Amino acid sequence: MPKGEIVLGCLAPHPPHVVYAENPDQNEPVSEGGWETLRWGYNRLARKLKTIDYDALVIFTPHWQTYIGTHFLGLPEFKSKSVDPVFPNIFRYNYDIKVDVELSEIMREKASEHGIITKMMRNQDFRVDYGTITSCHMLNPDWDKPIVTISSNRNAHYYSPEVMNEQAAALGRACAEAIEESGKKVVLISSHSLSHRHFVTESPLPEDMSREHIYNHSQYVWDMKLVDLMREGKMRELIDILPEFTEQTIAETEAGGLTWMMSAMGFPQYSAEIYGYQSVIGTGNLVAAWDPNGVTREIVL
Ligand code: 2X7
Ligand code: FE2
Repeated sequence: MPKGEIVLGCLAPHPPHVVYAENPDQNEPVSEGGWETLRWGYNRLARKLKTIDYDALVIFTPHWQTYIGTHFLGLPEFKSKSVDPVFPNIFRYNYDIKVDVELSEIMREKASEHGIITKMMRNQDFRVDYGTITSCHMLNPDWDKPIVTISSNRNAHYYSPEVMNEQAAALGRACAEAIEESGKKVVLISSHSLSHRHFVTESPLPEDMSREHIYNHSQYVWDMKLVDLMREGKMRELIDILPEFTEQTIAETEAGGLTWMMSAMGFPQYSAEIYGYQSVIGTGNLVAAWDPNGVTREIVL
């Protein structure tokens, strides 16, 4: 059997607002649009994904938080309604998700071999988090590929962002080994925003774009610093300063997703593809991708 491989890595933010703005059948609330810069970037990346041959999407999410170990989805199907706990007015999404349990199990096993505490999620009533649903919907609205969700163990809470970086990097190495062994072609997704300072008052119409902007200049400057490093192909340097970025911008990178993905991909030294950056409720959101194939890698923006 040929070795499996990671065919693309995606940074895919999950404000449920972008799904709300797309008005898919699965989501109950109806919008007049909004957040086009981000959505059009996502749409373009989704079109690229259609041209890539892959077997499964593996996603790491900060909104499935586990306090003892790292958990992996472990049943072939999860079907329910996901209601955003903070924004039930914009996100009530009926999902029917297929899971690549075989791949999930190999990843759990490898992670365990690397000394990480692990568990398979085999509770049929488990509600899949809105981070997974939003990022996967925006990248693959047809939902025609199985996924694996990996939970985020709260290492930054227990210890520090530095320990989180170490642990997430170890998980990344384990997942890369598992993918190789599986013989599958896999797309990785790190689901999170960058800077994370929220507004404090929601506008009466959530999609009123006259109210949407970043709320703190230094947060924006931090985001652009990260984008520059991505463009320059300096992912090891970026991950090294991530603990400071995370503390200064209270970012979801504290969960470890970006470190996990970059470690699994061997800390790319080539430019990331930048698809779009936009504020959602004041948070900084970037859609980006790392294409290991130099022939198909593009300068998008
Ligand atoms: O989870 C989120 C997020 N990360 C960013 C913005 C808005 C809502 O939810
Ligand atoms: Fe989030």
